[in-house]
Amino acid sequence: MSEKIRIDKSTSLLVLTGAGVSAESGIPTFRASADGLWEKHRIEDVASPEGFAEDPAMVWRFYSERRAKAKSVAPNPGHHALASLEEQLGDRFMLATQNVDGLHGRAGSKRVVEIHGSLFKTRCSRCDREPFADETVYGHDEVPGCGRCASEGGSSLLRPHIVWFGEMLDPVDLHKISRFMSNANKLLFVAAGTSGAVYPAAGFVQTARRYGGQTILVNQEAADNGGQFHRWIQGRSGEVLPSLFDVE
Ligand code: BV8
Repeated sequence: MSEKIRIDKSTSLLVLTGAGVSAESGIPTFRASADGLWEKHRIEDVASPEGFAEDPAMVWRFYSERRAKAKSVAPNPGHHALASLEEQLGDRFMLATQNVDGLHGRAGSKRVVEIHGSLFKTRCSRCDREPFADETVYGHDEVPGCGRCASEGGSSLLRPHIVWFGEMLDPVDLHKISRFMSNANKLLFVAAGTSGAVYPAAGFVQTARRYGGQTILVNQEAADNGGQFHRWIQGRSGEVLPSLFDVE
């Protein structure tokens, strides 16, 4: 085990997690699951507005399957380690996750920004009703419709409250993250379980460095943006995270 990372009283810690953290709970990552394919489709094509427009039932099958899987697993020591770090650091801690499975929240994390949305929220693809909690695992060809639009004589499909490829992330989320970094007296940025392939999340390391932050990657394999980190700790997040930090 490499030496611990000391977090003194002036340090603020921003953590970014990816599928590799949930992999420790048994949820396949984007890269591992049949080299990024699902039902022979590229995930980038399924998780996209175009994919939904073309075959909403297939997209709902993809998300319903992942809802069922996420409900069937439990948070792992990596999730719990981050929840306890938050308890120790309070507002000097922030967790930005690319994961949509809700496992950080189930582990007790509160200061979580789900930058790519949530498997367990649904919204209308057309009207501006608030995204609502929805754990339904829809039937094979079922595509839910918006009741509010129907009550007003319209008809529109419900969609997962997920940021698809080609869609903007919520600017409120991005502002929260950049404000956390700019307000930090001393910034430590740790990315865990992510291939660093998808932007803008893969660019957070550069932003952290611009704020003078120390940047560390905890990952099983080399990441696409791995060269931008000061340090790479190779290993499994469920093993590395619980004993990585020494909080003063
Ligand atoms: C945007 C939710 C711009 C979905 C996700 C062409 C057209 C449009 C956009 C683009 C384009 N070309 C490029 C882009 C930008 C695009 C992008 O970056 N594409 C990539 C492919 C190049 N980005 C976007 O589209 C973003 N939006 O740019 O909007 C815009 C501007 C103006 C107007 C309109 C739009 C939106 C990106 C969000 C997409 N949604 N998720 C869903 O979940 O269904 S992305 C999804 O894949 C994840 O959330 C994550 O972000 C990403 C990668 O996944 P990872 O989490 O990193 O997982 P991965 O499997 O890749 O890696 C796991 C890692 O863990 C591995 O390295 C492995 O070694 C490691 N590991 C495994 N096990 C362990 C482990 N490590 C430790 N321990 C273990 N046990």
